[in-house]
Amino acid sequence: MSQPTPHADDRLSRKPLGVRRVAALALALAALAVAVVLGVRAHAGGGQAALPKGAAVFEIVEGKTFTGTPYSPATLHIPAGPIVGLRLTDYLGGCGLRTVFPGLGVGGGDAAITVPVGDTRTLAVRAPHPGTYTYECEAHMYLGRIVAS
Ligand SMILES: [Cu+2]
Repeated sequence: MSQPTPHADDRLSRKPLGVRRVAALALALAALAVAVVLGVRAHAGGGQAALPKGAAVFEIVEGKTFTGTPYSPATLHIPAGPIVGLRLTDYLGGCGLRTVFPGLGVGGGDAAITVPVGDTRTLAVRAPHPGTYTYECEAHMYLGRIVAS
């Protein structure tokens, strides 16, 4: 950025320019604050509820073995009613990075989580009723099964 050549008129515009700079800085800080708040919300949210202390946690491994489904165990048994954790370890790439659990969202709706290959992350879910629930990769290509009782 090149500075304009100073001349007499600049003296008159110096003060308003300073005010404008302060206003621009304040605006930038406000925008940053909003971005941080939104970022924190997106990180905490994204359809992911917090797991209560003492909640049971169940393991799911994705893509290490194929038994008609890349999800292991092929059928996971969880209790119906309480919030439980699903601890996913992912070896699937592509659309398998994201796993969607329709109807198992803690507040209703779907629960979903993205787990990078080789990583392990825990998602809180809740089966509202006893029964069989299926879960899937983002492209609905792979199916896993959860039986809640
Ligand atoms: Cu897929």
